Amino acid sequence: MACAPPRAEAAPAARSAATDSEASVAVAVEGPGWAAEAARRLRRHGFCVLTGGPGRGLAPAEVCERGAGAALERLGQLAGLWRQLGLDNSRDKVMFSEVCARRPGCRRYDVSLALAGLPADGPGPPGEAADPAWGELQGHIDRWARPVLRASGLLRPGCQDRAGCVVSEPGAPAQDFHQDGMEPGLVNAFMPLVPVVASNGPTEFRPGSHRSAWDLDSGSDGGCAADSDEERPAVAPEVGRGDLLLFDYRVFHRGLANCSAEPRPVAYIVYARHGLSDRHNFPDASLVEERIECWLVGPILAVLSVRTAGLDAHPFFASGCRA
Ligand SMILES: O=C(O)CCC(=O)C(=O)O
Repeated sequence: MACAPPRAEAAPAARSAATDSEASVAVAVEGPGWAAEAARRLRRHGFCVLTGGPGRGLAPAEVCERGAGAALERLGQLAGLWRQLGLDNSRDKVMFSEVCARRPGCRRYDVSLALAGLPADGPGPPGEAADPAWGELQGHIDRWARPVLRASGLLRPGCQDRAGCVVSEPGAPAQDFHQDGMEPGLVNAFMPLVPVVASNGPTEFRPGSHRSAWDLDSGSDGGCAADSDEERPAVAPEVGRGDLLLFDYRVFHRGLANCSAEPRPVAYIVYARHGLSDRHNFPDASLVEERIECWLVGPILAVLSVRTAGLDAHPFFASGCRA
């Protein structure tokens, strides 16, 4: 969807205290019981928002600014590499282990970033050392996500699996509703590095859509089946800069259109139950390695004039890697 007026079903801001009605998803991290309350909402709705309160993010503004700077710089470097391979997101997908833009023209870049070596790290993607700004930011995400995940029992026990930053550029259209995975035991922790409001495209959710028939039958959803909210309209919570949005991989969701003039970077850590890992959302092919291969091998092949009609169909040539 292009930038059109918000649809009626996009919910208003979801900022509220833990005691507010079931329709709200935000929990203020104060007083006893906030983690348990957030965990209950995460299990029931498939997502929840943690907030430090109006104007007070859970991570300081300067940490978010440095994290955004580091992520946008990395995206700029990667864009330079994919352009050298002849790729252009206005007509091509960009699918590499370092960065994915999963549809032509989506203008939404999922940049894989190194985990900063916090306790109980999972295997994570191979990559360069984490930028210090990034490490600091991940520390803030982890500090608030972990108590909720522990209370939720969803990971029993869990560890960090991967990290990254989703940048939607100005003009990015809305995504289709999708799940990030279908198995229970993977949770995303999203920390917006700018305030996420209706104009720059919040993440929209179908509350309760993570619970499969099996969950409902077996009662493994913690007794939520009785008050199912599957019929509830989609909600698109606004999330403050440095606040936290947790969501189950299984919940149907989508990023809405970025109708603002600025990029919308959202840092994330994926948490996984022991034995699980997100190995399906990024391909193995490395952009950096492909660029080196192109740089070294391309001229040799050109000299040998081996570019036959058949070879042009090979992904190496089809991707635009030309000597
Ligand atoms: O950008 C967003 O808000 C959501 C991104 C997302 O769901 C995805 O890239 O799979």
